[in-house]
Amino acid sequence: MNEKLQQIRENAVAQIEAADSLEKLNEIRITFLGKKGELTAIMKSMKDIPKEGRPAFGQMVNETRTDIESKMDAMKNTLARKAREAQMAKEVIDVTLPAKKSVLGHRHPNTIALDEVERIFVGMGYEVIEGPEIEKDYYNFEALNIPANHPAKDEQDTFYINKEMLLRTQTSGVQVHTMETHPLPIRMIAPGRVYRSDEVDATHSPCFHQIEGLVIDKNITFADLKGTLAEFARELFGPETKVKFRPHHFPFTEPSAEMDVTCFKCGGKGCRMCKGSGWIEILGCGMVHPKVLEMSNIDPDKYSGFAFGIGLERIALLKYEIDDMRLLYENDVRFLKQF
Ligand code: 2NM
Repeated sequence: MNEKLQQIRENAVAQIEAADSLEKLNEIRITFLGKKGELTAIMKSMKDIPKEGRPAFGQMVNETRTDIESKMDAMKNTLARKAREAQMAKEVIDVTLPAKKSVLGHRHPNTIALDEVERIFVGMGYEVIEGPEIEKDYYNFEALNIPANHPAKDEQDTFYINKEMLLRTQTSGVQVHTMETHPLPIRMIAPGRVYRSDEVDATHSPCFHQIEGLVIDKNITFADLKGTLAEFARELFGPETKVKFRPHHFPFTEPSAEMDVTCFKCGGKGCRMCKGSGWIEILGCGMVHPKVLEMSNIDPDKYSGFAFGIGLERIALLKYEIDDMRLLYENDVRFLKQF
């Protein structure tokens, strides 16, 4: 028996020393120490030897087991260290490699133009107020003196969500919310995304941006409108800029006008930019219709106001001389980087 144990021990040690992986080592452990292993088998044969020899035999088996286990533990540590070292060698980082350049983004022309417009109006004491893009029919049309049968409400030009809700076609709803809740006087601009069922081309998109302005106070006249918007044009396009107002029609203002500025490219002589006319149309405006004030519980006999609407993309296209609106939505950095 002693010899048998000695043989198992030597055999196990030889195999442990030859083991080249943790998996292999585990196999060896099962072969010798496992439930059906060689040492366990020997332990089971204990019943075949005389009673008085059993304690000594048991002790020898245990010593052999402990011995194999400690050899195995030592080998396990060695193999684990080697595996870690091999992994580290494989993952070595070459700190001398040139670093990847981080790509910096760029502000969108719309953002640059909006920041500029906001800066000008905030400088004149206006608040910037935003509102929901999904709006009640009442705020988008009804409260702006656009009744149910008005052509501006045409189903084909509007994205309806249901009978009552729609994607706003203008930001004027924000002005209505403000008239309903804001203490007077009001000086505000409402920038934001608006939606119309338009085909995409060089000057149209079903989703674009507006900046609408509203001033309400006692004794506000068309002269306030003209002075304010002329100053806005000079700040945006340069101090030499002149403006002119052409009569127009909007349901929510009376009187209404469109404002042109002298072409900032040719100074008014006529060029490709202004199609030879010397003037460029820039915004729509007017005195807020008394009905609109009344519907938002403002007394038109005590208060008056003016309002205007500017297309943000139009400003960006003009200011940066971009000839196709679609370029604004493609987000090609080679395009964006130019402004
Ligand atoms: C425009 C032109 C003229 C406008 C009117 C209002 C409100 F809510 F006060 F009635 N907000 N914006 C307005 C007036 C908008 O866009 C071309």
